[in-house]
Amino acid sequence: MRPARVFALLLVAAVGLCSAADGDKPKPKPAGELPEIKELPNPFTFGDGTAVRTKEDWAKRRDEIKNLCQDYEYGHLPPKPKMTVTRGDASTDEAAKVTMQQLTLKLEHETNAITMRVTVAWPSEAKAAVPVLLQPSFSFGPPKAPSAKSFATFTKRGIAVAQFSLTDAAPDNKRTGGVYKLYGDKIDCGNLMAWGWGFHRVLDALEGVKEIDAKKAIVTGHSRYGKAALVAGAFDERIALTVPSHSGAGGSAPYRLIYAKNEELKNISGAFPNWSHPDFKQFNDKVARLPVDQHLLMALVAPRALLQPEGTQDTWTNPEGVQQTFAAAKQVYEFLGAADRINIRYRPVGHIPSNDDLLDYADFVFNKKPLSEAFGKFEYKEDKKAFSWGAPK
Ligand code: GTR
Repeated sequence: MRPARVFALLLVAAVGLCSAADGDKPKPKPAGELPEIKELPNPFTFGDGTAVRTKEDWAKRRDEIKNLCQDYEYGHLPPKPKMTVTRGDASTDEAAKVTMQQLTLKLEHETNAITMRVTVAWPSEAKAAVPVLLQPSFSFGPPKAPSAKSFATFTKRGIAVAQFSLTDAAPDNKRTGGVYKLYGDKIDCGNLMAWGWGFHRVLDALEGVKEIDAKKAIVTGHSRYGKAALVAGAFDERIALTVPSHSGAGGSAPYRLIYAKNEELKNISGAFPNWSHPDFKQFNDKVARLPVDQHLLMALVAPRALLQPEGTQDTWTNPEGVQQTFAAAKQVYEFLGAADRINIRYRPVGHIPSNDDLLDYADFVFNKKPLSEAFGKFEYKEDKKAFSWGAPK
């Protein structure tokens, strides 16, 4: 065995710490002092009431939305730490035609250090660098050792996979360990933003892997990790395609529009208080005063590609509400001339993800392969109360 190669990928990050501790920033107003907005908030109006008319205006409004999402819902994206990547030896499974390699990411800030472990798998016969899917393993126990066969579904379609455990970036529903160990009380983010940060660190490491085309990065995750994937895609413009699967509340589902026994703001802030900003529960009985809703998080991804996979029987994740946030976010894609970069796919299932939809949409985005008619098909009536605004002409 050759000794593992060690290389320093990135030196000290230039970004300063952005957190609640930011001295000169005025403190965000409490929920009780914010105006009530009954419908999905208008992406084309600034907080001071002026209109978004041009793409330059949108860039400014986009920054405003990023700030609102961080100030009220998720907490602030932690900075990029110093990182050292150790690459293990690559080994090829000839039957599955998959080459696998372990990456160990050492992330450091001052005297603190944490480790993220990533398994990368790519098609062994690829002639050029391939797109890559960043996929957190979803298991409540210790992560299972991934097998070459489990990656072949993707590598056969010309896509590499980076699999990792997001609990290395932040444990579930706790504000200790992972990124919290690195930055202590200098950060205020909840786990969803911390996990988004975790995706970003994996992408940093993949930028140093020559078999991978990191400009064609796809982020996905199911359920709570679907929420994290959407946060990752919204806050990092390097990500080409974002696929939050059945992401529900805190993901693509609206807080304002509840149609059945869907998860509501008070449910998620009650059961998972550490997923979001420490003060998010102030909106439990003031949902209409939340200055954002989830179509705005989706709109942050524009004009980069976004697929919403949903299940019509997955009531808790509010599939009907996602049709409304999808229609609302699409207005922003239309405004940016990218209406074909956002899509939705309903399956008649419960809380079950589908690799096929992700792969078909990736083929459309990267290889211009046509999509089946199942994509973009609505399952519910348009809700006229969802929003009354539209993209400026
Ligand atoms: C549920 C939670 C959902 C979703 C789900 C999951 O208990 O209410 O928001 O995240 O867990 O991740 O499986």
